[in-house]
Amino acid sequence: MLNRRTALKTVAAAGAVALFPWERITGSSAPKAYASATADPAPIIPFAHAMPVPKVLAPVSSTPASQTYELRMREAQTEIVKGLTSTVRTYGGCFPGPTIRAAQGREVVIRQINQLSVDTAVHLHGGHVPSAHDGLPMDTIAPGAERTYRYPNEQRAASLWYHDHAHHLEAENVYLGLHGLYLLYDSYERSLPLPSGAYDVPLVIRDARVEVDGTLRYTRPSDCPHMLVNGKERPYFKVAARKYRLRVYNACANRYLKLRFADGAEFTQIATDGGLLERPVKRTELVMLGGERVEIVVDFSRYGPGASVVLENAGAQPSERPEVMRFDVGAVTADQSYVPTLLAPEPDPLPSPTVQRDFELRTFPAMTINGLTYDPDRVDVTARLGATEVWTIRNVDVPAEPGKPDFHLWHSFHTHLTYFRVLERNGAPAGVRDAGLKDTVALGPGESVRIAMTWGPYPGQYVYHCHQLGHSSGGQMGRVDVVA
Ligand SMILES: [Cu+2]
Repeated sequence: MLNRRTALKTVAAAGAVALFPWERITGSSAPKAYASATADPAPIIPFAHAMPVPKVLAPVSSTPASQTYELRMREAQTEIVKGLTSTVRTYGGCFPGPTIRAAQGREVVIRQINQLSVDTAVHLHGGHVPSAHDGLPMDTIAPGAERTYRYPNEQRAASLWYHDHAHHLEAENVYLGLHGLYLLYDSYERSLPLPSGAYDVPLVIRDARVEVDGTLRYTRPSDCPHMLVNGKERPYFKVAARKYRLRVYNACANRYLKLRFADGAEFTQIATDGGLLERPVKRTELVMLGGERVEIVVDFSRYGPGASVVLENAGAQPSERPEVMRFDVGAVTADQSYVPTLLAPEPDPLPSPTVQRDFELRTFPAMTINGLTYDPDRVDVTARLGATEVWTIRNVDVPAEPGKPDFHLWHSFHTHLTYFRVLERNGAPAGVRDAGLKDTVALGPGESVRIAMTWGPYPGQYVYHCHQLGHSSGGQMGRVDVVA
């Protein structure tokens, strides 16, 4: 099961891949599967595609207590850039993968069959699952093999996602398509008057490099000029003139996003990684790093029928187009939905932390946490089941020179098994950006956060890591054993 040798062998077999172009990175932590761009990127034609909504996967069988699904991981062809065919790695032939709709209290069982030529491991990001079902980096599914994962769904409603986690391979696997949504519902959230059904729409946003022959090339983010939403390059989406709930995912392997509407319009944030905020907050920009989710309600009735508004990335490089997608507003539609002033019960006060720990994340000269790259046989943290800990995370990489791409100076700290609360950012109390239950927190160059989490609900082996996937693939990851 713990298949370290196979994973490393697969990486070696990947062969002629150039090292990370940031030449300052040395040693074994350089990501192995980071290819150089070989051909020009395809021209960018914004708004040529209608935005699809990922299809919802039907279970192969259901009981009141459980739903069983089956997915084949396999290569498929898809049109990302208009007129070009790209080969992608998929769950079930879909790019991104099909959406799994789960209900609190009802187990989800997924039989994952690996028909790819690389090792895989399926991690439910944000899911609180026993260690054997967490998709640990060495707990891989070899080509031709299969594995059944069981997710208890004992946590509250939240926008989760499942994606690849095979060590050294996760960045390329996720980038090439191995990611899909896992939307967990509960009866409390369903009782709220939020926009729902066709007005509850996920936006899976990620960059890409599609070359002139259609090749989807995994390479450094500054060479990835395409921006995809739900698998299509800069699409348009027809909306009614009413309120929508948008579940925004940053699924970029290695890039932060600074999302805003081109007209600067305000929107309402209602949820984050771990589900609903206690209270909605007004925002005009979302800074999101890989793995983070933000849910917002946007009222398109502020625009007249026939109007359009572009969602843009203020974090695009000067050479890149800022557009992410365009909303085309149609007719006014009856809308009884609204955002309540109280969204979720106040959380219980945090128990007194018993342990404080410090972590330093570094990109140069190697991708490390506290100076070390991941070793699955080394226990970095032993946490007591049920204990509350406070972790101080520091990004010790220095800000880039103005005008230089700084994507690899950012870190996105992610814990498996449990959510955390951000207590402080850069020594000040956490603001709206860090509100609510989080499982992934963004750190710009030189930034620090203090976070508090209670370890559980399961004992066992887990990991914490940077969710800039080039970094975790390079070993920016640690092992935490939760002991009873
Ligand atoms: Cu990192």
